Amino acid sequence: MTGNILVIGALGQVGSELVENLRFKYGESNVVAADIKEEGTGGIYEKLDILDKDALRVIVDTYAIKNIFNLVALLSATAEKHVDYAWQLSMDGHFNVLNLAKDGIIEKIFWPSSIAVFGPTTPKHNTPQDTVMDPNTVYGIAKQAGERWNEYYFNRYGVDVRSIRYPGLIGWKSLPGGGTTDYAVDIFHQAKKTNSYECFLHADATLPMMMMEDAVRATMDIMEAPVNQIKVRSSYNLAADSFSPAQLAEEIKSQKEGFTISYAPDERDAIASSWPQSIDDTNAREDWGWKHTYGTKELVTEMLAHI
Ligand code: VAH
Repeated sequence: MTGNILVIGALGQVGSELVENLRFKYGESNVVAADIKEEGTGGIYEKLDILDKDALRVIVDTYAIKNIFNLVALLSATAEKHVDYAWQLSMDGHFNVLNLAKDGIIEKIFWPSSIAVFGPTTPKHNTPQDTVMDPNTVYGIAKQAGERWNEYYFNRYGVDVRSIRYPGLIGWKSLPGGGTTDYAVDIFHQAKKTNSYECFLHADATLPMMMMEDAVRATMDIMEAPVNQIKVRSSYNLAADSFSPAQLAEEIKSQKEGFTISYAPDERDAIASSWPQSIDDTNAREDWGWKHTYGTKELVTEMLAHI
């Protein structure tokens, strides 16, 4: 990437790790973090509501921004409680950034999609890049619409927007908020505190998951890839390992003696059941060299070592 970088949603689960890595690679002074909160966590920070396009433009002009990572969204479980705002935040926020590129003010955009774009009739195993997509959550519907606009803005206006369908993301440096896959982070915090965990999904709720380090590396790699390698302009499937709560618990038990799990499924269990169990990410591996480095065992070792 050439030119300065703006990360919007910089205080979130992905944003906080992404900013740290971007600043390490591109220099502290070339990466601006922005979020809705008054205060950041170090480095150049701007309070920004992505729905305020004038305020966004002031930041872009002030810091000569050429690349925007737009990570702003209400995650799946929270979005169900704030339907209108979740849709507005995702879609109007996306348009505010897309139109900066359409107008030639910025050069490149990263916008995250999710496995939430898939729905109950999507093939559950080794879900293809192109397949049936009938999301039944606000979050998934917004991500599906956003993917369609990615492709439209690329084809119609030549906007270089790049996207990845994140699986459930697991990291120790930041906390998730309001997601269905958050159990896979919460479990480690509870394992440390009480050596036990009550899971809000059922035991066999298998989902595609990924270590945050892999997800952040993929996010930076897709933005660095030569433009002719980006052949999917909606959003790329991306995967590492898939596991169920029971399988994750077994791996934790094998590394932390005496750990126990119990199950009390709540409304998030139905969301998890609507998503795929495993993902075919051949396109990302072939087009821009994606490969994961953390399997389930390595993920558990890393999380137990740091939390
Ligand atoms: C969520 N962590 O649970 C997010 C993610 C695939 C799940 O999009 O909503």
